[in-house]
Order: sequence, then structure tokens, then C-alpha cells
Amino acid sequence: MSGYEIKKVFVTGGAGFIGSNFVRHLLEIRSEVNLINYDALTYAGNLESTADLTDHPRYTFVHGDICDGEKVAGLLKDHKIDTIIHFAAESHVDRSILSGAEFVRTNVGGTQSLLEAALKCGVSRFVQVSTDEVYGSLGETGQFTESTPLAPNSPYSASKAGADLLARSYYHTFGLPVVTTRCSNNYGPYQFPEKLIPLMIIKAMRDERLPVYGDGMNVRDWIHVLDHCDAVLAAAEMGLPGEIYNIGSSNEWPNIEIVKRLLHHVGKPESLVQYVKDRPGHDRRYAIDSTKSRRELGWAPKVNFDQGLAETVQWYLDNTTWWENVMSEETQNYSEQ
Ligand code: NAD
Ligand code: TDX
Repeated sequence: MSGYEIKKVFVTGGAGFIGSNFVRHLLEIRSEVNLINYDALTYAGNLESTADLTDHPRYTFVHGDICDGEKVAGLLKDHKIDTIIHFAAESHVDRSILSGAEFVRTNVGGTQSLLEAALKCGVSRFVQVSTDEVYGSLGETGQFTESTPLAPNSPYSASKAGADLLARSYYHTFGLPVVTTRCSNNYGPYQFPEKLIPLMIIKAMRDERLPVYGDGMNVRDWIHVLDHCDAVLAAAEMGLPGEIYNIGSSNEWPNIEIVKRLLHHVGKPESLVQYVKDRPGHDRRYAIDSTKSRRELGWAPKVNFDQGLAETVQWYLDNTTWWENVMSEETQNYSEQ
């Protein structure tokens, strides 16, 4: 299949979990691509996640905020950027419950500022990386499709839905070639240890209690981060402007099952599980129908979950220095809250 050719790429949030995996993967599989990684290095952004790329000849890191439209526009012009892949966001639901302001600033305001700069500089592709959480929560059956109405339930998902709608409006009003992807829960290396999988691995390693919210029967649909990265690239190259593409692996699990599997991998007893007060507004179930992406982007997930999960646990066991360094004082303060 041939489609749009990306050459000079501006990745936002490339020091975060998915962004750092994407940047490494893209440089590996597209030998013509030059890439700028633009990241504000919040608590979730860490240059240690891309340390192996520092001297790469086609890679440049620029420290900056997506809300700084002038700085972004200057970079887009100077580097003749043709493609923006927009990962940068505040991404943690629990933090958005503690305080939503930063979520609106970055996810809504930052996305608008980036769209404006993209329009001013005439970029040829803008990929808005979004989430299945914008669709809200499912009952015991059914799946989200691209036409499921938006019904976000947390300040995080509401701010992502706001960003998606702004991206949509820049396509419809100004003709900016925006492609939107909505993916389910990612797992894999370099995920910040506030999210379920890395948090539980690290707590198990330290013989700490594993806090499972509510009855542990909330369901998430898990996909390996590299499968998500492949889908984002496919959306940039093969996606049609104005379209939305759902991304998922058809891999649903109740949280408690995931936690038990992780304990088994780390070799720790299930007695470490501690059921705690539920997350307010906790979405019960996510499940995503990715038929359209598979049919129209020529994409399919490749990573087997058993293997991917085992490798992820091993990665955290092998990379204690990475997670000890990224878990700053701020993270310790946050987890106490
Ligand atoms: P992350 O929190 O690990 O990384 C976010 C990155 O964005 C960090 O490097 C941070 O420094 C940077 N950033 C934050 N605010 C910024 C700003 N104002 N300017 C510039 N950079 C800023 O997040 P992630 O899990 O890698 O998620 C990346 C994207 O994918 C997000 O848009 C998220 O909504 C979406 N997504 C995530 C998942 C998931 O399971 N993690 C699933 C679907 C979609
Ligand atoms: O300590 C915990 N205990 C627990 O039971 C944590 C951190 C989570 N959970 C539960 C809540 C969720 O049902 O595990 C599930 C997964 O939680 P998170 O890892 O916080 O992810 P989630 O809320 O599902 O959102 C994630 O997927 C979609 C990402 O954080 C988002 O950025 C993405 O858009």
C-alpha cells in the first residue's frame, strides 16, 4: 500500500511513555524521516527514556511547551515540518480528579495552539492522538466504534474530547489535514509508574500492598505500545484527513486478573492485593472496535498479550534505575495523596 510520505516530523510529547516508544520506532523503520521531539518535560516526561537517541543524526530534542504557539510556529517553519504527531498531554485520570486545571491548559489550550501553528505553517498532516475514554463507559456488552457519541466522564477524558473536537473543527473550518486516532489502554516499557501495570509491578517488587480500586472488576482493553505506535504511523501515512480511527487489540481483562498475573510474573503472593475505595466516576468497561483501522489502514496488532506482558514485567525488573530516577519527590508526594 502506498500513501502520504512523511519526511520531516514534529512529535509532541516524545519524552513520555508512548511518544518515546514512537520516536525510537519511527527512526528505526523509516530511514528517510527526520524528527523533532518537542516536550515540556513535565513530571511524566523524561529524557532518560530517549537517552539512546541523543546522538542519532536524524533526531533533535527541543524543550518547550505546546501552549507556546510562537515557539512552535518558529520550529515548524525553520525545520520545514510536513507532519505533526501530537502525543503531548496530561494523561493520568487520577491526577485529573485531584486537579483538572493543567489538563484543560495542556490538552485543550495546548492542542488549539498547536493546531493554529500547524495551520499558519501549512503542515500536510496533523495526527491527533486520542483515547477510547472520550466515548465514556460501556456495560457488559458492546464496543466503541468511531460513531459512538462522545460521553467523557473524567476531567482527563473531557479535556481529550475537547481537543478532538478542536482538531475536528480545524479540519472542517480551515481544511487542516487532521487525522484522529483513539486507542485503548497501552502497556509496555517506559510507562510512568502511576498507571496500573507499572505501578503494580513496582509495588510487587517492593513487597508493598497493591491497591485495587472498587471490586477489581472494571474492564480495560489492553494493547502493546508498539502496536499503538504502528497504528499511529499507519494513520499518518494511510489515513484520510477528517477521519477518526479506533485502535485496539480486542484484549479485555478485569483489573484484578491483570494484577494477579503481574504478581505471578514477579513471583509474589496474591495476599498483597488490597481492595481500596473506588476511583470517583470510575468507568466500568472499555472495549474498542478497530475494524475500520484494520480495513482502511492495513494495520493489525502483532504482539501476543502473554508474551508482551511477561516482557514488560522483565523490562521493569531489568530497568530499576530508570523507574527509580523518574519517580521524583513529586511522584512520591502525589502517591501519598
Ligand atoms: P505520558 O503522560 O507518559 O506523556 C506525556 C508527555 O507529554 C510527557 O513527556 C510530557 O512531558 C509531555 N507534555 C505534557 N504537557 C506538555 C506541554 N504542555 N507541552 C509539551 N509537552 C507536554 O502520556 P502517554 O501515556 O505517553 O500518552 C500520550 C498520548 O496518548 C496522550 O495524548 C494520551 O491521551 C494518549 N493515549 C494514551 C493511552 C495510554 O494508555 N497511555 C491510550 C490512548 C491514548
Ligand atoms: O492503583 C490503581 N488501581 C487500580 O485499580 C490504578 C492506578 C488504577 N487502577 C484501575 C483503574 C482503571 O480501571 O486500573 C485501571 C487502569 O487505570 P490507569 O492505568 O490509571 O488507566 P485508565 O484510567 O484506564 O486510563 C489509561 O488508558 C487510557 C491512560 O492513563 C489514559 O491516558 C488513556 O487515555
